[in-house]
Order: sequence, then structure tokens, then C-alpha cells
Amino acid sequence: MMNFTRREMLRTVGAGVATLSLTSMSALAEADTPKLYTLPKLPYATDALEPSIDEKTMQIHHGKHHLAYITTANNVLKKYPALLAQPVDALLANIKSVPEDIRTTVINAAGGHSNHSIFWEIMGPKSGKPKGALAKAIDAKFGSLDKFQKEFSTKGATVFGSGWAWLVVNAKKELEIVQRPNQNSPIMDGLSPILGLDVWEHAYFLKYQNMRPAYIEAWWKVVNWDAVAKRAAAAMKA
Ligand code: MN3
Repeated sequence: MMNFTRREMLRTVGAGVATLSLTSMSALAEADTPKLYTLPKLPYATDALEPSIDEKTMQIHHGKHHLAYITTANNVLKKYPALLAQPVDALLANIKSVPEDIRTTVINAAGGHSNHSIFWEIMGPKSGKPKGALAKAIDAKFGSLDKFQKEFSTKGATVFGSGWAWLVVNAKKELEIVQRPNQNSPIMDGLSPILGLDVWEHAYFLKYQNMRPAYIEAWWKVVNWDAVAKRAAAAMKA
């Protein structure tokens, strides 16, 4: 009886120790393993934006270029789990919190991750037109949708070298069109991007070669205005 009880007790204690050590081991593993960025899935098929954006370009742009930004960002940030633990846009909003020796790489790579995540989101096979509050804001600021699109297209066409044109909500909660070189995110300047146009050659070269304006004209047909309106509403509220 004594033996049995003792054995029982030992077994119970043993199980307790095993449970405890498993728990602390996984807690340790969690603390040691930084939460890495992952490639977001496209919200549509790679051929869904044809003919404006060809499937091959989408496959390479999303599967290779965007992934490369994520890999670089993870490699340089994995030593800083606290920085990686925040959403990428929060990191960019507070870019000065990033150590100086890795800041340029983070601006390029985490910026590239954020920019492309927005880019996939604001495109889609169903384009439509801006509605409601967004339509009103565009008319109030630019005169009409047509005038806005002309101005935005010009901004996109005239980015020198690689970069982006953005429609942002600024600190005064007004719409504004801005250009940014490379992968510099407007979020770093306190702006909320609601529509972004990638004018790096990798975004259009296979189909349009050097004809960036033709790419921009076709791109308007795949802007998902409902997604832009959602971002606008969130930015106006923030
Ligand atoms: Mn790109």
C-alpha cells in the first residue's frame, strides 16, 4: 500500500514535472523565436488582373520580388524580436526606433513589404468607381475623378527611376498625391496611404517594356475602389 501510494505519488510528480518543463520550454521557444513576416496571399488568382497586368508579372512580382523584401527584412530584424513583433506599418511609423546601422535596409525591405501588401489589396478584377465619402473627398480635392486620375497618372509617370505614386490621407485628414522613391513608405512621414501605384520596371516591363504611361492607363481598370474606400475610411477615423 505504501509502495503503491509512493509510486502513484512519484508518477504524479513526474507528470507534473514533465508538464511544467514542456510549458517552460515552449514559452522559451516562443520568446527566442521572433515572429517573422510572411508573404500575404493574393486576394485573387495571379491571372485575375489580365489583361491589365499579365499573369507572369504577377507571379514574379508577388512570389519573387515581394518575398525577397520579406526575406531581407526578416534576416536583418530577427535579432530584434521586439521590432518584429509589431505590425510592419507600426514599425515604419516609428522608423527612428530602428537601430541606425540597419535602418536603411529596413526602410527598403520592410517598406517594400508594406507597400506591396497595400498594392495587392487595392487591386482586383472588379474595379468600379469610387462611391460615398471617398467619391466626395476626391471631387472636393481634385474637382472630379477624371481630374484626380490625370494628376495621379502624371505623378506616377514622372517618378524618376524606381518608386511609387500614392494617394494618402495627411495629418489634416485631407487627400494628397505624393511620390516616393525606391520603397520609401509614406507611413514614415505620418501619412496614411490609401492607394499606391508601383512604377518600378519590375511591375510592368514584361508586358509594357518602357511604356510606363500605357501600364498606368491599364492599371486604373484593376483598381479596387471598395478596398481604397475602406482604407480611406480607416485613415480618416484614425
Ligand atoms: Mn514592386
